[in-house]
Amino acid sequence: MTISAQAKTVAERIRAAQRAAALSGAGMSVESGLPTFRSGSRALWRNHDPMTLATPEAFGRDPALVWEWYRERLRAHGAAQPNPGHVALAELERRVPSFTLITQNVDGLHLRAGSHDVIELHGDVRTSRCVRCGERVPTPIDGKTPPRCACGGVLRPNVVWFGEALPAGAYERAYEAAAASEVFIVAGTSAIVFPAAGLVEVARQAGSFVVEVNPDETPATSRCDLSVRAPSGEFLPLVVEQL
Ligand code: BJW
Ligand code: ZN
Repeated sequence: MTISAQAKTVAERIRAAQRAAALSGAGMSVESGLPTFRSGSRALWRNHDPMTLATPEAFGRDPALVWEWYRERLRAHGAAQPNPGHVALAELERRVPSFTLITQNVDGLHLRAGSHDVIELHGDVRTSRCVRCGERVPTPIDGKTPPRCACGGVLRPNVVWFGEALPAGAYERAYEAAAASEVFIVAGTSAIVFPAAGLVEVARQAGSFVVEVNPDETPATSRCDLSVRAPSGEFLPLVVEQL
């Protein structure tokens, strides 16, 4: 099937749906110029593997190093613009009676593209919280590293690292959206991090039409009704065009 025939199929399913949802990952922001976590050497940050930086252990060992990484990313997020894939998902929210966007991304680009019903499963980097008193503040982009709270405690980015719980209620809402969906779009994720990746199976078990949009195969591919081997920034706008 050609990409445009695939877009037509997805558009038909979406037109008929009362409820749809999407799960997005780092690949969604590639066309905004942001790197993924696991795609080759470009994913490395000054020879550090992001997967070893995104842990409470790394923060405990070297908070300044981890902060440097997040501050650099925060600056890159500010300089980046939502791409046509983000814009297309925001448009789907306007077209489908209920459309929930579940994202693993902390870059805020879905919100900036105009999506409102967004669940940020892995938190966000725009805010930070005090490890001592729990106070939440806008992330200080400059200044001392690590930044400190008014109480003197160390601040940490308000994101979810490995072994940590997701934000209160976030998984439950995501589960409900996946289970209630008639169409479920999985875009730009390697689908290896749980519990996010498990939502694909939740949607599938609920009888949703599951579509993967990713240039590469993933462990979720075999669980999908349709696999689109294309960048999300190219494919999702084609779906909107066909609506
Ligand atoms: C394109 C593209 C283009 C490229 N267009 N696509 C069950 C089984 C096994 C393990 C576990 C399990 N349950 C839990 C675990 C442990 C762990 C886990 O999943 N480990 C796996 C590695 C095996 N999970 C956790 O620890 C989670 N917590 C938890 O379960 O807590 C339990 C608990 C309960 C109660 C109390 C206490 C604890 C937390 C997971 C947190 C993940 N955090 C990170 C960092 C977030 C902050 C930050 O951004 O720095 O989240 S790690 C990183 O991975 C980040 C991402 O959101 C996440 C997923 O990555 P993503 O988005 O898929 O990116 P990539 O790079 O992997 O893939 C990009 C894809 O894009 C590729 O496929 C490309 O092909 C594609 N692509 N260009 C479309 N143009
Ligand atoms: Zn504090």
